Amino acid sequence: MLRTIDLRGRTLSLPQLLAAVPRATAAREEALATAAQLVADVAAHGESALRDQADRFDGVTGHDIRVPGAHLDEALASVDPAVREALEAAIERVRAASAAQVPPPVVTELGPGARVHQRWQPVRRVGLYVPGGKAVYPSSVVMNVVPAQVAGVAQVALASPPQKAHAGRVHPVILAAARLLGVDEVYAMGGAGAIGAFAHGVAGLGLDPVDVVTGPGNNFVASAKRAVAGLVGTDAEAGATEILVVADSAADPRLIAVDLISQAEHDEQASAVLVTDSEALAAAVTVEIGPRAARTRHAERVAAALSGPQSAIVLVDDLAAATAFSNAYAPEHLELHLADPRPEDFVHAGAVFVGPDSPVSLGDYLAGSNHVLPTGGQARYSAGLSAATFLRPQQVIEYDHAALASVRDAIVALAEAEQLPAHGEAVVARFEA
Ligand code: HSO
Ligand code: ZN
Repeated sequence: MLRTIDLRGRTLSLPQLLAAVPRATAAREEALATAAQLVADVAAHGESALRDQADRFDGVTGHDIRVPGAHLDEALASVDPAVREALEAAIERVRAASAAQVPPPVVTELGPGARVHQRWQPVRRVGLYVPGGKAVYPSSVVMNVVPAQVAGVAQVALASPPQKAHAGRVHPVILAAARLLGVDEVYAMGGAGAIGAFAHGVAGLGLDPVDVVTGPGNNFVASAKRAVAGLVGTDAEAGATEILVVADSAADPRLIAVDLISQAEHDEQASAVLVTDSEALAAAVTVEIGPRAARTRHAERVAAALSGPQSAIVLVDDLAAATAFSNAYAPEHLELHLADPRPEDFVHAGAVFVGPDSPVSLGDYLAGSNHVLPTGGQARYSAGLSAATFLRPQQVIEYDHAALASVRDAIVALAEAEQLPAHGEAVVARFEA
């Protein structure tokens, strides 16, 4: 089901490499127009637009959009104790890693009395979106909320679609996760409309506009984020999950097969790619993956993902070519199954998992790392969620008189060159008796 592409002996340009294993692309144009309209409806009509959209898309009417505190308490009381414990463990580990990753403030002394500080300022208020369609991921509540809290965000609001199967409430495990995290501002609203509500606020619900919206979602949610860009900050657009494994002849084909299947389980559009210089390993993975994929609960979805054009085993000449392929592809998740892994060479990946005991599933739940990561090649220029997503570096400039004097002439020279003499005069005035 997983086709093999033999690139040995061929030198391909970057676009040719990418064309060899093309990612599934969402029909963005149409979704953009629809999402923009849904956002505009919520901006103009607030709660009634949200109710109309819940009726159309979620089949839910008459529900509480602002989730009452009692519903959060009930959800936590009824959650499976093993799930509660697992969520608590995940929260603790993600919190520890996220807190340690908060960048420290820096002061640079550019000379006596000449100082530039950089400090990290938290965003005031954020809206976190948690999908509730095909995928209901309480782990994503943890991955969105914890870095925001660690960054020092004062107000964290959460949205997730109302579920018909749960009497119009948000999925109970999502509510339980929110309650565990101490988030009490939760809204039962989904899709593009929820993003619009966060960006524009909904006065009737007491929902104030936020400064940053994050969280994964379907094509319409991603499109809605584009529609509100400029009004609020957003995180990278999340597309279908991707795993790229780079492996050599020493790797265990069984572990590679199960890891490829694990991410294929997310979505028919998920990408699962193995890049190797070992023909024997490629053959062994091909043998392993078929029966395993057939036995798993979501066998149909997995088969669709693995047999799609976005998934493949790619045979290359050597590990340098494998590294080049991976860097060109810029996968969301990269696993290295190599005798001598050199993670520092793999510069374009949302997250890198090193060695046979660091599977992506570990990072999805319990590693302590964040699982909201850039897909679709966005790892070339963007990063996964972290405290930094919710922090802005701000510079504070502090020069004394002598320090200003030391650069006075240089300022005047540049101001003259730019035909902006008043800039220079503002400095010179400070040295006139
Ligand atoms: N692998 C997904 C995250 C996830 N997996 C949530 C399970 N639950 C995207 O990184
Ligand atoms: Zn996953």
